[in-house]
Amino acid sequence: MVADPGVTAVAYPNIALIKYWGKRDEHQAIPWADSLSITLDVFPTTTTVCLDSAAEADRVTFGGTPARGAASRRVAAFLDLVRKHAGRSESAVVSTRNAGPTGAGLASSASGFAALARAAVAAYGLELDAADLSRLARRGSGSAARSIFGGFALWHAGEDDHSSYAERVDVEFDPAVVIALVDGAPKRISSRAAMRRTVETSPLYRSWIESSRADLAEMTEALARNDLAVVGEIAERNALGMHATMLAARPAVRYLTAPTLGVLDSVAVLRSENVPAYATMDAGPNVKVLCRPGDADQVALRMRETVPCCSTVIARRGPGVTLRIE
Ligand code: 2P0
Repeated sequence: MVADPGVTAVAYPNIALIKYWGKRDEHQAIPWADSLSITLDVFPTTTTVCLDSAAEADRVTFGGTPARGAASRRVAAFLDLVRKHAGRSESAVVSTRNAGPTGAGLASSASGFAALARAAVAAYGLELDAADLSRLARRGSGSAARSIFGGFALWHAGEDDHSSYAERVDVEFDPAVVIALVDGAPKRISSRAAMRRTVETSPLYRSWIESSRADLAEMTEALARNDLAVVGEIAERNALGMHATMLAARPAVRYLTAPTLGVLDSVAVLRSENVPAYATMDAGPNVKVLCRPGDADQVALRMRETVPCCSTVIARRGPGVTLRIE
């Protein structure tokens, strides 16, 4: 019997235009480099946390199905952090639901841990400002630090728990993001394991971090002047650089598949026809294409016409994490 009615939070995935890939401190989730993202308005995660002082352990469901193994332990470990912070000990019942595919490189862990952080903090009676909430969400999944915020967010890598957090980047830039879905299946290697292998074995890793830092400086200026062509070019080269670095790991980490490359070819053809469109890919085969909002239908149609397995969703910039008042 659960006495507490619970607290519900909603958070959206974010797509990095300057990528996070690799931690210098895995336990505290401190990355090697800053990253910058856009939070989307599609595929939210909705998470309810209820306290149950009579229960001996946390209970977690994903989309109505009880979580087991590593996934359930990861949520419980995160709740332990919140309980420690709050000086409380009650177990929790967590129900979480993703509107989009889980574990397919569409940032479900970012929206997931941002929503869990917000709901758990409220359920255990903590009051945190946005930077503290971002620090906490980071401990669940690095990229979740950025989904606390709507629009654009910059995650300062920092060097310890206090200095590693995201904050909102106040720009007007409002592109369309066409999600080209070529495979919704969960990835075969987790981001966490893949980035560890990349840091430890890729001979390109150090150069990737250096080039990513330079990309961020240029990206910040391009964003401030609403320059889609430059933002898009930097985002595309940053993503390709990250994947090149993974491909050089031993053994290689390869998330990109033949349909991914088909989408990249179509994006290049669109550009040759003077439609500004730029691709970015994360830890999975799906592609996100940045373009002008007025071109989004045309871009989406082209992806579906040229890559048979492709379906599309058009996103725009979305909101930060919110508590839902029942
Ligand atoms: C990003 N990705 O910046 C990068 C680009 C995927 C590729 O953050 O181990 O799920 O939980 O911190 O945040 C995916 O990694 O990994 C990710 P953990 P996370 O969006």
